[in-house]
Amino acid sequence: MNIATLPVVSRDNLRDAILSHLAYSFGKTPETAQTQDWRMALSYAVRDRMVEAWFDATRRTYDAGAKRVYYLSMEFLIGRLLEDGIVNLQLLDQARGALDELGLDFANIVGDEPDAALGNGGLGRLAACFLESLSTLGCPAMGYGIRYEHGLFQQSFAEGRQMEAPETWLLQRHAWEFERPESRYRIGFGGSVSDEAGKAVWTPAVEVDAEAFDTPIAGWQGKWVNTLRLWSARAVHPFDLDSFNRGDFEGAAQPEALARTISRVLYPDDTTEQGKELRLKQEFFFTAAALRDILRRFDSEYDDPGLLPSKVAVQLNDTHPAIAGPELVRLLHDERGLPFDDAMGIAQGCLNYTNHTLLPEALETWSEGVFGKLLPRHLQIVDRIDDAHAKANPSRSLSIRADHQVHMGELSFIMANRVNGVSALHTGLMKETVFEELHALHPEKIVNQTNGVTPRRWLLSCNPRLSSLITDTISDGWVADLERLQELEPHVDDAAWSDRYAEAKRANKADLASWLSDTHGLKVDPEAIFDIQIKRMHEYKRQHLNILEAIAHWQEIKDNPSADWTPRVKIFAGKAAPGYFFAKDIIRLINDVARVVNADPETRDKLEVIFLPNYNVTLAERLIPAADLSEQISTAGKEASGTGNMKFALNGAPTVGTLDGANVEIRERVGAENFFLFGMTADEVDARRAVEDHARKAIEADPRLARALKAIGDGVFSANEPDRYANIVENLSGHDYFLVCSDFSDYWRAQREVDAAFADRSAWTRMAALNTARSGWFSSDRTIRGYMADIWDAKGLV
Ligand code: BZD
Repeated sequence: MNIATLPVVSRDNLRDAILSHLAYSFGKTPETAQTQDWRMALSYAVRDRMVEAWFDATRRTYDAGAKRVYYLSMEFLIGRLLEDGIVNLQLLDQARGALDELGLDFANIVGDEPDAALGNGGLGRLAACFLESLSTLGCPAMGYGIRYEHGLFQQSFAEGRQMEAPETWLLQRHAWEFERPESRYRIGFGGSVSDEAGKAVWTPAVEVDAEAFDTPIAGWQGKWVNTLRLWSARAVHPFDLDSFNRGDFEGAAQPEALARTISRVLYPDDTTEQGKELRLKQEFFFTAAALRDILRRFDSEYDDPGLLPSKVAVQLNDTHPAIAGPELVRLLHDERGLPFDDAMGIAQGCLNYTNHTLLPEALETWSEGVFGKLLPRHLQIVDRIDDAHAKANPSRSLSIRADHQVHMGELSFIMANRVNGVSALHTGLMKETVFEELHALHPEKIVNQTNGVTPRRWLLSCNPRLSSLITDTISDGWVADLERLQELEPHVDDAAWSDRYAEAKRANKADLASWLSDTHGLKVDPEAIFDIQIKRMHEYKRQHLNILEAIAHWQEIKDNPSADWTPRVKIFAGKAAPGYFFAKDIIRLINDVARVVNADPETRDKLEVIFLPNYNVTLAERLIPAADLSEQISTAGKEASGTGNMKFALNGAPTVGTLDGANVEIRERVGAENFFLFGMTADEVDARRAVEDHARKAIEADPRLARALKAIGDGVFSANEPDRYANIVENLSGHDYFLVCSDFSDYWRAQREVDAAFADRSAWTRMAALNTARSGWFSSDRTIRGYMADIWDAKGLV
């Protein structure tokens, strides 16, 4: 098959393509078109330029008989796609020029696109970076997930409190998906299992259809395009005619409404919604559809299921798709008649599992009641997997089925060929803690793949000023080979170059300052240090440590207002799970502190605190290039990796942080002298927790901490309700599981070192530039190469 080759894209033919789509795809003239119409027309014009490479990638994969990689993830936090597509296809100048000629503003048009917020945080954003890198490396791959009608909720504040409203990205038109009504699979739930002549037969009680929607994901320079396939739930019979004929119109529409519930909304909890039946339904729904699709594609090329492990690698993004293990065994054994052990062996040859957390509350388990009711045949298969594993490993004491629960981590581990952690520290801890016993039995299974981020979105596109400087200095090879940023290193001591580096940061900060003023009415001093903590709200991430330090800092400035303070703007953003009340209290506290501190004329020009609402990918793209300081202050041992930490370092914001997750590797690479380290190590954390009254002792030892806590407790920031934060104060002075108090003094010391370092601007710029020059290893291209070599045994075709 051959399609007409599109002409090389000039500004003029892009303009013509936009006008053509405006007329023929959207039925509008330039006079009647609104921003949305222009955005759609431009998106279609750009999308057209991906299609040929998309077909070509499929054709080349078939021709080469290549192994395919399937990335199964409940979340893909892809954000906006238009600018990403334009940048990767290298159409930025043409698009700007074409829009200019049409009298339109580029930023306004790309800014009209809603964020596709189909994820909670790091895990979902990692999946999005991985898809882009898979395409850049020409690895035949497909992402599988859920086409949520409502992504992560919209956050606003009312008197400082988090308010949640449904997210509605699909109400605006979406340019990037191709509906595939022909790719539809029937997915069953519940029912019973019968024995027919020694064969287990599952008869589900309820069935829904999974319908595919495909989004092309173009890699750098558009040379290879993979697919993100998201499943939408549909009723098998959309409409109950009998009910309708009886006059029961509501009843008639019920099947469709019920079925659609499955793909209606993203669970907003980034630990887990333990035990929620709908979540298990979602997990099985998309995993079962993906496996059916994978087998259909495999069957079209091969007829020996024994070849599956050499042609198919499936990556389970955390345990959310762990049901893939028993489901693949069921498809091969029950439906295709392979012996159970062969089916299990083949499944184990295909599947791999990434662990993203060691937090006990986040390790997925299902009660056998819920699991068995929804997936009765799978529960039997889980038991057989458990038995087979126990037989092969008689020394084993734990099992997948303990305490009447199904342990998804154990199931994933046993069904996987490789299991990986997401940073060196995290992988080491996995071996010592949650998977200690399984690791001893299967010492070859656990491998590390430290996370990375795509440099196309997180430097080239979001930070054009720094990108131009880099390209002027070392040419543009860095975009596809980020380690070449090392070549910047000889320039960091060149005064003229360093001025240009500082100028890029200054201009980014000025841009952010005007945006804050225009959109939020906030005035900030671009000369101040921009100190940023943006991530989900969690006690282990310790936003409360940050705000406590801000309070102590404010108090100290008031003690001595004429001292030579380094002005600081502290910026926070992040969402709390709607049911996580402690995290919501921390948000409110930060907003209350901001109100009081920002209104204090004595400190106004030295310290400002801001909490921006509705953190999302687009806001991260705006904030990170303007940051001077990156806050990565989790309790050591709790943050599996972090990926925001990498984005900040790459964009020239040194870290103040603990030895946690990938911070350890960032510090090793950028150099200890370019990283503000503080706090206990993961080993020290355990010892400290064992100290009786550790929090009280820490408070007694540090008068600044005691005074800051007292101010909160006295209602200094909540004068109309003095005991509003009694819970936070009580927690911190008592149990303090995350050791906020024990790490406070050292955090304070590190922050004052930051102040001193920032006061010497040229030394600071050198430090920032070295962060950029030495962060090339944190490209997700490097991570994906690691997965291809050590986990998937897959090859790139470009
Ligand atoms: O995954 C995060 C970790 O906390 C980070 O340290 C790590 O960098 C990233 C990527 O590896 N985990 C999550 O983001 N987890 C979730 O979002 C999540 C969502 C639903 C249910 C459970 C966890």
